[in-house]
Amino acid sequence: MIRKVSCLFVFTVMLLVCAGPFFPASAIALTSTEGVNVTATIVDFGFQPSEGTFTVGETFELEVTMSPASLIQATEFKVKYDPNYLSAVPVSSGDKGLYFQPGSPFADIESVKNEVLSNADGSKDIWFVGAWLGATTYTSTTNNVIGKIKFQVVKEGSTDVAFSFNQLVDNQVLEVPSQGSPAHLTLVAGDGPGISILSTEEVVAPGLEFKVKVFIENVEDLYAASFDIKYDPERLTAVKVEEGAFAVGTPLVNMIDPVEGLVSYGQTKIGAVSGVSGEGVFAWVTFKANTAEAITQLNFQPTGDMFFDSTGAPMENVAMSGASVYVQNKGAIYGTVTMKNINEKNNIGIDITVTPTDPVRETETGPGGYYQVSGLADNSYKVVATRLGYLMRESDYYPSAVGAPVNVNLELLFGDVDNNDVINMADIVALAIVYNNLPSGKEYYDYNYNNKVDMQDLVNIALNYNKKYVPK
Ligand SMILES: [Ca+2]
Ligand SMILES: [Ca+2]
Repeated sequence: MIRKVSCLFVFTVMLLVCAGPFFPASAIALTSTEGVNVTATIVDFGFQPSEGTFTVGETFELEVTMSPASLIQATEFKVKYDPNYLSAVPVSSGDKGLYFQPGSPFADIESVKNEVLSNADGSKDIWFVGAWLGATTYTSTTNNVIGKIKFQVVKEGSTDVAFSFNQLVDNQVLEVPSQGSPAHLTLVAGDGPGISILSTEEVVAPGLEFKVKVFIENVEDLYAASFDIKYDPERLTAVKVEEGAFAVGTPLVNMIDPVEGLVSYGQTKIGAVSGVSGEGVFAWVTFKANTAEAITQLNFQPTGDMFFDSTGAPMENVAMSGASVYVQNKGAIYGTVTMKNINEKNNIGIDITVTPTDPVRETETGPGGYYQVSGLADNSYKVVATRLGYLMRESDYYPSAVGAPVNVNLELLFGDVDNNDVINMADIVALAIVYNNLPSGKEYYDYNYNNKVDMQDLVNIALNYNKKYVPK
């Protein structure tokens, strides 16, 4: 059985091995000896720990192990993970991927690839390609830690980290048979205070703005809160920070350092009052992507304590969770969805669907009703905006192409409270019979956000009388 070693891999090995001063073989000899080392035992790639339970927001390491092995000259492997559950954390070099500690058998390996790829199915691969230079090889009969990967838990659930590809060659550039074993992870919600960055989009287009939420959870008596988000100023531009619905107090810090790549924001209550409890969106941060084909990280970089209670004491063990964004130069649709006569803050959270897409591409609006859906193939698309209590709205079809983002703005009309795609007397009656009240579950009857059904709510239905949903 002859198994083909990948071209990149062979090229890598040729390049690195031939660069070494002591290795006598020529490049031609290396390529002609492709095949399988039939005498080698199967090498196991694995993780340590191979199973474990971690808490949302917690950062942990998985060690990549390899055993046994002899005369290994080079390796290529991909570690696959689900970014819905895990985020790969940059290590000291500033890169995501594998990292090595002094004394590790891989510490002196020459890596040519150590990066994160986004796959079409939504998963990600940490792709590592590397070789020992010249006559140096790697031999071990024991389970050796060849590198470490740092992850942060994004949300609760269970997920596997697995080898989606693994390949080894020995010093004759013969493939050494290998196999990979996954790590099974259980991810549980934390019960302590937490702060996380949640991007409304995982894929964004260069030149367009996108918004991320800063979400606070599990807090009691939170009197003051602040955060510092580190971003890569070469890849992103920070535009602004806006307060979210979960206000802690008065905004006193709101700064962007475009040189360091740091967004700083904080609120505090004033005087002898208690703090807030619960969870919600503390702030929205708007970024713009500068360059395409890059995965870039947003992470908290605290300069001190982030949360304080009303006694002035800092809260301990605040769980922090960052986000990664893939800037991709493909088709994109962006715009705003507005609702007449409403404070633009309330345009947040309108559901957006871009169709036809498979899987369906959905998002929600941020402050100002802004949305972006990127990573679209060349095609024509329409945008559908929906919100409970409002008439569903669709745009015309627009062609999408690389480098030409399409601006699609929509306005939602209030009044279809029974959700049957027409605004008529039945909608008015539904509000009229609960006049001066606001029944639980019917909060969307309250058009002007004054916590009761009043004449202004009714008049705004009447203004849109006989309007219908028009499919495009
Ligand atoms: Ca209706
Ligand atoms: Ca009202």
